[in-house]
Amino acid sequence: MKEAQPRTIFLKDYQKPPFLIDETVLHFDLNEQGATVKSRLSVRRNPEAELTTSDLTLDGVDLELVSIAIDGVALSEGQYAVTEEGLKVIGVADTFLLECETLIKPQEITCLEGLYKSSSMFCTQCEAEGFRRITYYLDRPDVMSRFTTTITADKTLYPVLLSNGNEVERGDLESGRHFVRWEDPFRKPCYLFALVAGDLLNIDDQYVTASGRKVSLRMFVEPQNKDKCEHALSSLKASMKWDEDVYGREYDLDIFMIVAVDDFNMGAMENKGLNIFNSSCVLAKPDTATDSTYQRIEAIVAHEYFHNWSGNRVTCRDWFQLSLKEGFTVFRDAEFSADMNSRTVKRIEDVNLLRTAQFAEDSGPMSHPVRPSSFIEISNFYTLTIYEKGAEVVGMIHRLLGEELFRKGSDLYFERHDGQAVTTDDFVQAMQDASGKDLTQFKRWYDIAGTPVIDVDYQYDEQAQLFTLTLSQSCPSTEGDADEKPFHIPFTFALLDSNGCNIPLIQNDDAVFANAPTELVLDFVETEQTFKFQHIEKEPVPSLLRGFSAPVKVKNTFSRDQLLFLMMNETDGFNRWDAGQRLSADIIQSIAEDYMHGRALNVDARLVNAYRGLLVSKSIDKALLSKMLMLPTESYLIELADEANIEAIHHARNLVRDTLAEKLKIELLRCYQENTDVGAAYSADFNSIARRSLKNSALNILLSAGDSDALVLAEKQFVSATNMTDESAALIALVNSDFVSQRESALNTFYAKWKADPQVVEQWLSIQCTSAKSGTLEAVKRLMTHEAFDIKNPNKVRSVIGAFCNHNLINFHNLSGEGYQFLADNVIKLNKLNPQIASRLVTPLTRGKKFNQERQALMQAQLHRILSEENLSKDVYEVVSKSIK
Ligand code: B3K
Ligand code: ZN
Repeated sequence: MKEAQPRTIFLKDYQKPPFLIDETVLHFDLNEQGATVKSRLSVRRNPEAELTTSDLTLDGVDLELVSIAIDGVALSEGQYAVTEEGLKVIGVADTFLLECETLIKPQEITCLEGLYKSSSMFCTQCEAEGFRRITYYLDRPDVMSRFTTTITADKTLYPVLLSNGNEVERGDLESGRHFVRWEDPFRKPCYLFALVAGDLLNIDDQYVTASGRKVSLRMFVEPQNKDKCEHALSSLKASMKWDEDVYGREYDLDIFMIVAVDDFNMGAMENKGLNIFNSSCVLAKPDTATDSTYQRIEAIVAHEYFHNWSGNRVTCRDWFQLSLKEGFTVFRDAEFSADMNSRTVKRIEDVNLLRTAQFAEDSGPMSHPVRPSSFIEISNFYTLTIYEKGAEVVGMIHRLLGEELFRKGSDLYFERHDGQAVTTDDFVQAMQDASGKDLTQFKRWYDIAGTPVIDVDYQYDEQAQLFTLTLSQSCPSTEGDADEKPFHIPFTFALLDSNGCNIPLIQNDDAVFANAPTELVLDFVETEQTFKFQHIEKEPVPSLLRGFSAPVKVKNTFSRDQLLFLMMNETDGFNRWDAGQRLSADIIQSIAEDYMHGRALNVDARLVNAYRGLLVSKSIDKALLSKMLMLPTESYLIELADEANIEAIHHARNLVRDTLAEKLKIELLRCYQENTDVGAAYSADFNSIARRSLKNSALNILLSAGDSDALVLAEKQFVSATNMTDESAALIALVNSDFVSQRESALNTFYAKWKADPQVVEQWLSIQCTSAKSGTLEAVKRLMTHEAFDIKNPNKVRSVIGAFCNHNLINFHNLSGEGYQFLADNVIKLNKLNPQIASRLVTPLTRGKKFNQERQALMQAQLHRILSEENLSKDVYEVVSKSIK
């Protein structure tokens, strides 16, 4: 580090803004050498500010100030000062018009923040603090302003000029230039500002709102992508309808625009009326996009659209409140996806991500509460904790209140705070006021980091016909107050009889037996709490934390036989899948232990029989079966371990997979055949997706084990597939098999066919980088010199470096330490180009705690090497310095 250590920002230091900006008038002149930005800000002192100051301090980064004037009079030197972090105007009046002209260089920006160029188009990314790279401003979400934006540019190169709101004027100018003016009638913070200029074509659609207003839907893409818009537009219409039906919220402008750009740091951005998307999260057609891409697009389009109410109309007071909009919006998009597809499968996917990655984050060096209390760089806090755990927290409120009261709460929240910048406390308050349910203790979820652990104890007294459940909770918190006060946990519970039927739950004698519920959301609010259930005639099996009703770890007390029973009989789909995961994990863990001790290795035959039972079952839902057929991932097995031995885990998991292939070959081949549609048109409905997933899992299991019949099927599928799901699944199976020449030839054929399509090339790259075969790191390094790779493009970086380090654990963690060194080399390179991407990439090096001393030391050495770099960005500095021991 050259400079002093970067500053930490604290929530407790929040103060209201000393000035407000009522009107923001912007004028952009876009040129090939750079862009001129003129701003006219109507500024006034904030009557509510705690702090009165005579000077106006504005944020600004990498701006060249050309001129500055107040109320039409140019300021002289001494009336203002340009600093590293912005601009100070000395001694200002209570109300005034500030005019600034600045020069920026979008062509030189590689961090992809502010106004930058992605191939031939100009685009913006302002959240969280990117607007300060465009012009001097009060770049904070509690300053909301009305924006008017005029863009001028060469008409041939940039026929399309877009910004937020409604187009109000356009015209031609001299020298082949033109202009378009946009007005956004809604006040907004500057992080929601957007601008796009390029040679794009638009695919149009229309939506009629519940009240009969016509809204134009317009998607802008580069010409070669015009046939990849249909799915995003239909997802958008479904989202608009869903938000009307479920929340009573209509869209509020006459036009909603979506733009696809290739160079983007994350998935998409909810700018008011002008959402900007990473191409890989919005463009799809059956022959180039897989089922999971289809589903990702549906979810992200919905997420960004839903932000219009949860984020834009009601926004965050400060960035510590980020989960106010992100947690709530992820909850909303998850409910939407559950309604559009299989609810059980959606829950399984979300919990899998939470338990694997968010739990790891929550016990790692960057652990933070859903509402953090400090940060160095806010970009580091767009995390799984803010998003996914934040969504779980909202989900728990939903569970505690029930559908109707939750809706009352959200109505009250929108009614109270429309047009305001508020806090997570305001959100909970609205929920509490509307429902009458005391949420004081519940608020702890926002302030304490760490994953609570629940111990479950239960007894059955046959004579008294009484079932007693005792729950106790603790939380290994790393931030927040360390007192051991309990959380308010909604614990969804049922009892199953020996046929797998739900038993009525009677908690006190007065209850009428016939009306007794068969599932309860228990309010678990004490450190230790006992619940009693009466009139239980035979010993039941408890069904715990149904649907994963809270983001906690439940200590597993079930025997393998009980898990087998639950795997076959659970009435809660999520718990049924989870029983299978727990059983497989338990068996893999024992084999891993035996492997480490050089003992003979055996796969418990009960697991093979259970899988056989599932495969031949006529009644099981295919969507659920497709998930049950997937063994727990290596990442999840590492997360479950105290100290993970990656070689043992990898070996044990492969042994289980190969045993299933050998013992269940007939059933797997039948499953493959029965779920293969020949000649059917592609459909992304969840049943079709489940069938493809089933068939491709069966193929993968068989081919990984070296089955030669599966080789024939995979090669046939590879050449005859009519959609990318099947084509890439065949390629994945071949790449992960030992059939070397077939694998190489398939990779070459695939690239030759798809090299002009960046989204498909991303898949081609990541399929190779995630191959568990030895020597993959060399292949990854070679790919980084391939024409298909570009270190400045975040999608390519994620497909190669990210894929290898996060999803190729056996190779990344190789004891030579080469994987760690490779990652550090690239973090150092990217630190200069794109700090946000660099800082995200470093995560696997911060997970040392799960591994032995030797690996920890190797990881630490690389972290030290990164930290000793000169000019380390705040982003990388924060993550690495917090991870050094
Ligand atoms: N709000 C944006 C994320 C912005 C990330 C800034 N580093 C996308 C979303 O969550 O909808
Ligand atoms: Zn979001």
